[in-house]
Amino acid sequence: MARGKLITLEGGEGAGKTTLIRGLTKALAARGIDVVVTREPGGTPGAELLRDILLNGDVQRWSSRTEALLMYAARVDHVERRIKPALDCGAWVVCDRFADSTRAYQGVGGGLKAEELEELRHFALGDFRADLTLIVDIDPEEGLARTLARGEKATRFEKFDSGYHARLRQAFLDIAAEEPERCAVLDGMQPAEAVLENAMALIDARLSTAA
Ligand code: T5A
Repeated sequence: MARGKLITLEGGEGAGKTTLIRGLTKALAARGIDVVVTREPGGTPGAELLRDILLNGDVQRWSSRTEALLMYAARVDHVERRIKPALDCGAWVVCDRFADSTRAYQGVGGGLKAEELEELRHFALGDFRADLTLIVDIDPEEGLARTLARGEKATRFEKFDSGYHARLRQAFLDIAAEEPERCAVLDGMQPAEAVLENAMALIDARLSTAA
């Protein structure tokens, strides 16, 4: 059986990743592809426990270094127990955030060195990477407005100032420019239907969708 593909969705707060994943799941399933949807931090019982302590509480609850270690602890559990087994069964895994979020949030946003995070990534995951990363790019003000409009309690990361969110946006664009074979940028300011159409066009161009 052919190994599945790992597609990761990245971007700032409220960029529309979760909305896009719903559309992608339907579109890929309509082609007969077995799709597994998951998210980070989280995706396994243990990683969801870590998600809870990472996202809730005071903004200063953790240092960036502690956050990076907790994110990777959750990620290793997720990759070993959920993502790799699904890929081995031929499923396509669509994951809301992955290692690029650590590069952006804890690295550029939190001040950790890119080389140190790269060493941590290699220790945790070896050569394991996404087959395709879709970066949904929007004005951070619009993204935060969208999340606040939902009326949910803000997460620790949403409470950081606007300069932090502007740096994150640039960090994701820089990752896309550094790794153009793996990454592609989608304009998240467009209506959700157009974002989905563009994402499917990229998937068709970059990955074989023969089930
Ligand atoms: N984090 C995560 C790190 O710091 N390091 C890491 O390594 C990792 C993995 C996760 C937090 O953890 C941090 C980053 C995050 O702060 P989360 O709650 O999962 O927290 O946060 P997000 O991933 O940002 O999830 P959100 O739900 O806030 O944003 P989405 O999923 O990008 O947006 P979505 O689809 O829920 O849409 C938001 C709203 O906008 C509307 C939707 O209907 C929804 O109401 N919308 C649109 N409106 C207009 N036009 C469109 N195109 C729209 N698309 C969606």
